[in-house]
Amino acid sequence: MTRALPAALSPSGYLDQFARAHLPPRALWPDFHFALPELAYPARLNCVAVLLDQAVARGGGARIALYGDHETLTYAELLARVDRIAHVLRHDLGLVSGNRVLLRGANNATMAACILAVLKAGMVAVPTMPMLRATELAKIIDKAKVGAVLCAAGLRAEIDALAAPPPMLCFGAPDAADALEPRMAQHAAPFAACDSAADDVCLISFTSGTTGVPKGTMHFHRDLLAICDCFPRHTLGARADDIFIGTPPLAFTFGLGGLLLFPLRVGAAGVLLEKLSPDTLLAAVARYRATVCFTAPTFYRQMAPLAQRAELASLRMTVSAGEALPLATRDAWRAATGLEMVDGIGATELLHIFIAAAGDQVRPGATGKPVPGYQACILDDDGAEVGTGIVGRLAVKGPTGCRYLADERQRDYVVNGWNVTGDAYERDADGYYYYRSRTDDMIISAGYNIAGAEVEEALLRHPAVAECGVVGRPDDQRGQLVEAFVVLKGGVAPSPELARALQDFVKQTIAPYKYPRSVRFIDRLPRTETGKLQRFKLRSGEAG
Ligand code: 3UK
Repeated sequence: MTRALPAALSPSGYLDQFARAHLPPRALWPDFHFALPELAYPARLNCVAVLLDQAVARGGGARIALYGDHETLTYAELLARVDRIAHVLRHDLGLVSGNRVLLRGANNATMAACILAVLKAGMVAVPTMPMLRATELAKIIDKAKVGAVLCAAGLRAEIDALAAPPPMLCFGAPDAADALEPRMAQHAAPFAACDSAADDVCLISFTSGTTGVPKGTMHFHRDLLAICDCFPRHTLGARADDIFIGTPPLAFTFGLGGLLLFPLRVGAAGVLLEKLSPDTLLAAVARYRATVCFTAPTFYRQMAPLAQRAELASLRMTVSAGEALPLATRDAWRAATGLEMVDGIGATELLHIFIAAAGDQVRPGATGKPVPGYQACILDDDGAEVGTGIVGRLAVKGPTGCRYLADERQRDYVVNGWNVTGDAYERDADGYYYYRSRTDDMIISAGYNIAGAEVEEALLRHPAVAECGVVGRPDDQRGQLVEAFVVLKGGVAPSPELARALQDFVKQTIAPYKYPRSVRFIDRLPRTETGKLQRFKLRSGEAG
C-alpha cells in the first residue's frame, strides 16, 4: 500500500540541526491530520511565545500561573523567570538553538520555568524522571547528544556520578558554585523567543521503557499546542478559572500537559507539588480549590476511602490515565465524591490523551471515543481494520504522532500511517473503545485468551483486596497459568482459605475459566514512577 508523503518541513529556525537530522525517514512517519480549525498553526511558531508572552501581552500578566509549596508565580513573574533562564542558557552556558538540554527536577515552579526557557530559546528539552539513576541518564545523554543539564540541586548526585557529565547548572541551592539563580540575577532584559518553525523539534521525551535502550519521542512546537487544543479544550472544557492539580511528573508528558501546558493555554493556573500521597493530594485540592485533577487509577482507588473527609467541592473534572481504569475504581470514586471520572488513554509517542470521555458521555467499562482531532480504529495482525466486537490492535492518528529519535522501533509503532500503541482494544457499535490488555500481555491459557485487566477488575470488587495484578505464568500443561498477585487491605491477614475465597469470588463474577489458578499475597505491587504496574516483575518473580 502506498501513502502520500507528509508535506515538506518548513525552514528550521535552529542553528544545530541534530534533531531534524535524526527524525525517522518520511516514509515511516504516521499520517498527521489537522481537521479542526484551531489546529491550523502558522509556519513560524514558538509554543512558549504563544503560551506565555501572548498571555501577558493580552493583559493577563497579573493572573496566577503557578501555585506551589514555596511560591506562587503570576504569568508576568513566570515570564520574567523564563527569560532570565533563557539568557543563562545562551550566554552563560553558551548554547545555541537546536542544542539539547537535559532537565531533572521534581514538580515545582523553577523546574517548569527551566523547561519553558529551553523551548523559548529554541533549544530542545529532554526532561527526565527524578528517580532515574546515572546508568539510565547516561543512555539518554548519549542518545540525545545532550549539551547541558539543568538540575535540581537535590538530584545532582546521579549527574555527578557520570563518567563524562555535560556542563550543568543547579537550582534550589543558590550558594553553590554552579548555582543557576545568581546567573539568572545578571539578566534582567526580556528574551526574544527563537523564531522557530512550527515543525522544529522542541521536546524529546523518553518513554518509561522497561528494558533496553529507552526510546526518545520527538515533538514539534506545534505538537505542544495541539495537545492543548484537543483533549482539555474539547473533553474537559478547560477555561481561565480552572486550577489544575495532580501527581504526574513534568518529565512525563501526562504531567507536562496536564499541569503546565493545559493551564497556560487558557490563562488558568497549575498547582505544582513535589511529593504527593493520596492524603496530601486530597488536602491540596481543598487548599488550592483545584478544579481539574490528573492522576493514575491506583491513586483514585486509594483516595476514595479518604475522600468523604476532604473538602472537594471545587473539583469538576478528575482525569485518570496511565493505565486501565478498573470499573470498581470508577464506582468507588463516584460513590465517595459524586464525580464521574474522565478516563483517557494517552501515550508518550502521541504526547497526550487521544481517546476519552467525560460527563454523560462516559460509558462505564469503556475508555471513551476518539478525542476531537483524533481518529482511531482496530487492526488485525496483518494491519487490516476489523469490525465491532473484535479484539485487535488499537491504531490512532491525529495532529500528533510517533517520531522516534534514530530508532528501528519506528517500524513497529507506525503501520500504514497509523500509530499502533501496543494495546489490545475492542470497539462497540456506538464507537466506544474498550481496553482489554497490552497486546503482549494477553494471557493465553489452555487456548483461551484472558485479559489480565478483567480478572483484576473482578478481584478488586472483593472487600479484602486493596490492589492486585494478574499475569500469565509459563505452565507446562496450559501454556500459561492465570496468576494473581494480591495486596490485602489493612487488617486482613493472608491465608489459604482467603486465596480460595478469592478464586471462588472471581468464578462467580466472570467466566469461571478465567479465575486465577494461583493467588499470591504481596505487600505492594511493583510500579514505575508514572504509576504503571510492572507486570514483567510479577512474571519474573522479582516482586516476590
Ligand atoms: C497505557 C492506558 C488503558 C497504554 C500517558 C496520558 O501513559 C501515558 O504514556 P506512556 O507512554 O504509556 C502509554 C501506554 O499506557 N495507558 C495509558 N492510559 C491508559 N491503558 N487505559 C488508559 N486510560 O498501554 C498506553 O499505550 O507512559 C497517559 C497522557 C500522556 C501519557 N504519556
